[in-house]
Amino acid sequence: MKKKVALITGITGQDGAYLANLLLNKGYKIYGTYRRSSSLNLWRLEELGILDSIEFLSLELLEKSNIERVIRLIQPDEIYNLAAQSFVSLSFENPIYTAQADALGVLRILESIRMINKKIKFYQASSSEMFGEGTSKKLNEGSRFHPRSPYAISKVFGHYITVNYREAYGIFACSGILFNHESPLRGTEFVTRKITSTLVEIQSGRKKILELGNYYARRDWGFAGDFVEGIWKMMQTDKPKDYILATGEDHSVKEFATLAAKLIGFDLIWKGSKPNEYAVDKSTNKILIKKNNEYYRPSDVSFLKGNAQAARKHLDWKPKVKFKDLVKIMVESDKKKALKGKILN
Ligand code: NAP
Ligand code: F7E
Repeated sequence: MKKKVALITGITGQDGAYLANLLLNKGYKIYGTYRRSSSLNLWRLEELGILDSIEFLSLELLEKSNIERVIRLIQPDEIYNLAAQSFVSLSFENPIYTAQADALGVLRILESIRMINKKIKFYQASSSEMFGEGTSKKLNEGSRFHPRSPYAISKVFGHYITVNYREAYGIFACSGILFNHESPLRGTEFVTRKITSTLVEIQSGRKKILELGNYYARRDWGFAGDFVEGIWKMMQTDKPKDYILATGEDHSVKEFATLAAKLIGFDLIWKGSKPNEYAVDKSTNKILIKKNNEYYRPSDVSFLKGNAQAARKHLDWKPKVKFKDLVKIMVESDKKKALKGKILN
């Protein structure tokens, strides 16, 4: 039987690496796209040991002709659009670039599919950030969007243009509304990996302190390896539909940091009062974690928790890794890297 061909945009990112690994195990031929730059970001694919199994093509979300050329050339069965400016904080500094990549970038791909071959299946990486501020209840596919950043607003456009191309042109186009998912391959700019990598570096004497922004924010954190399975399952159904992927549990940044510190071997005591609490290492009495206003966002999302019942029912998907195990996996990986003297990228 002919191998299925998948195009993964953003293969050099966290989800791209895990999804490529999954699809290779399922026998796909994988084309992955990277941005042309002076230094390629291939460490995740190297860590998973799959670098040599992927055909690379350069693709920039801002260039329509570039996208069209790639799709014409490889004629994929499935396109997974994971590429995006995905850091919410940066979207406040670069809002126009973020909208170009995360909103119009999606449209450029969909337009190319419409022109080249409407039979190509399309997955869009939508985000729980689209729900923004609102409720402490579990959010589902029918919950209202109230995006709170240029990133989230761009993702809302990407989401609805995907729905529109499905409804208007009959393209198999679906969105996964994914809640935060983390792993040892997470970028160190995101709070979970910032916490595990910095605390490990403090323990090995390379850093002195961990400075964070709003550590009362609560998120529904899952494991990226589980979530890419759900992404693939969405693309294998008979009828395209949008699904939430989430664990249904919420924890604060403070809880994440406290557990990570404990697993690394620090005995933390939190002192002071909200919002100026700080954490001291009991054995040395030195401040280990403190607030830095620089990491606050002009508008943040204080609480996000998802209800993935629809994915469970229709896709038979459920996350396997629990919060405590996720923190442990990330801490262990960073400890191992530090022991080998590696840079915690
Ligand atoms: P990530 O690690 O930041 O990876 C993003 C990828 O997009 C990288 O490969 C990056 O390339 C590429 N990229 C960025 N700008 C681009 C551009 N202008 N043209 C072409 N490629 C570009 O993100 P992730 O965590 O894997 O997330 C994957 C997708 O899911 C993103 O769309 C994100 O917004 C969305 N999402 C993520 C989460 C989550 O919790 N992880 C939750 C919901 C939705 P470089 O390597 O060159 O930077
Ligand atoms: O922040 C707070 C911060 O940057 C989580 C992306 O994958 O998930 C991710 O977006 C929370 C926020 O992730 C620091 O204010 C406190 O409330 O790890 P984050 P995010 O913004 O939730 C969604 C679903 C996506 O779609 C995105 O692409 O933690 N926080 N102190 C901090 N955050 C960071 N980064 N750094 C801090 O020092």
